[in-house]
Amino acid sequence: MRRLVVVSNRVGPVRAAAKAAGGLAVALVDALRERGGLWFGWSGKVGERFSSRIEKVEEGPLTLLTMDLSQEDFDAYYNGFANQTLWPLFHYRVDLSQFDRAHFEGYNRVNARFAQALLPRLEPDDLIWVHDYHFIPFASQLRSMGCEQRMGYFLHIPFPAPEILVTLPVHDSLVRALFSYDLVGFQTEPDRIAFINYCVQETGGRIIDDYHVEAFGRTIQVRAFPIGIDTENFAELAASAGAKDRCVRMSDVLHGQIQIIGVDRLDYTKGLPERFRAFERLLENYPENRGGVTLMQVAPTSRTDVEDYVDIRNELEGISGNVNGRFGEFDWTPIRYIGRSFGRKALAGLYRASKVGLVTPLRDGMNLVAKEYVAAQDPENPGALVLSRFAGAARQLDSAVIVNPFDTEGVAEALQRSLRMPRPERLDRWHSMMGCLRRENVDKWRNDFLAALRGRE
Ligand code: GDG
Repeated sequence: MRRLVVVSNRVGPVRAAAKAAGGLAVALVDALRERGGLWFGWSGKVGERFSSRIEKVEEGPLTLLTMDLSQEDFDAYYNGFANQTLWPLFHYRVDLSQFDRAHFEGYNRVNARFAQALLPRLEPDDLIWVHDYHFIPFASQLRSMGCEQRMGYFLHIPFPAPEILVTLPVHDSLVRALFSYDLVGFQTEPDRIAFINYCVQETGGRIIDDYHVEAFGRTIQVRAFPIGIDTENFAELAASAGAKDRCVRMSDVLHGQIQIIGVDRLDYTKGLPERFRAFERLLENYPENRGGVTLMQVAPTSRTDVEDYVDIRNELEGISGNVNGRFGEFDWTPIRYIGRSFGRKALAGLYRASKVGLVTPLRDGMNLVAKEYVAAQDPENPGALVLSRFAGAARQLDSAVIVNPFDTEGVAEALQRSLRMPRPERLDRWHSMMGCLRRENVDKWRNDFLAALRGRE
């Protein structure tokens, strides 16, 4: 069995912490343990100056390797090109995407430095699996240093339509870099098609067969691998004593009120202001919900160095303040907005205590929260999921109540319908979604990707 080398911006956690952190870490750690391997990426630390020092932690057959970033590299690579250029652009926010050549140079510089650092630790038979938008040029850097190993890439966020991508001045350089991999994986079929359309329209590339595209003198495999969660494990977590305790405490606080829940990293792609407005519209249009229905929004802050993330927080505090001021009662707060994170068990309990899961991103590669909400439900009396059609997850969870998050009225209607959905309908929908989550779980995602990367050995 070939050794696996995983490259991602953040590394770990491993051991017990991996279970607490959830699906992705567990899936990668399992694969690394099974075949032995390296997991390489940024330590999360920023030093004053660049240093090529690698920190190494051995965990049985698995080795974690991390490097610090210099302040300059952090600003250009992470806060700059990754999070102020690629993240908004790939989520169709051309208006927020800022291009700065120095940031792009920094992005390439960090990819080159990381590739250089990994190079002496690679073995000829390694399978290399690179993750996400931080490391698009990683393989091209390794190839330029003479690496011939099989390399695969998985993009966790959407791949935009060519008309959007070409607004980026360096679009060709990025796509050319992707052709250094042997396999490029996307979350959904539309992402895969967007990539192929770009190759055909912009580079004169050729579709070879269902899974292969040729461009820049290379043929690569291009496939969709929808990421899943550790479904059984999450369902067990939600039924565990710790989660139940949270569920009971929640019910005590609610005094018979019904809860709608949203859980998202605080990010402008998640459609939070639109969601709050749709909830306000629910209270306006269907006054019977006043005093009886609460929206709890958990939104831990992220990327606080980027200004757009501060703006969204202020906007949300403004809207929830207005709605609460307008409708609130001494014994009922319509929107409970919590800006810090919860432990995983508590989160599972909160999902289970909520009659409706409200997941309305404006664009999302997959969205694991939607999947976790479903897995956490009581099989005897499950809640209903309201899900944006623009989340990758909507392609699998088509038994959810699917909404367009830009349609305030429509989301309010979907909420009203979900709050009143009869139990037999909730059960039917839940069984259909759970069936899919059990079949297409995170192990399948990882195994399918690795099988495609190995190819015919
Ligand atoms: C990217 C793509 C794709 C959130 N709040 C808390 C908490 N979380 C956990 C959730 C979930 C994870 O964070 C968020 O995952 P999502 O998939 O919803 O979104 P992104 O962070 O944007 O992830 C996305 C994903 O990569 C995987 O490929 O699905 O499309 O954007 O697991 O539970 N966890 C805890 N406390 C919180 O307060 N413990």
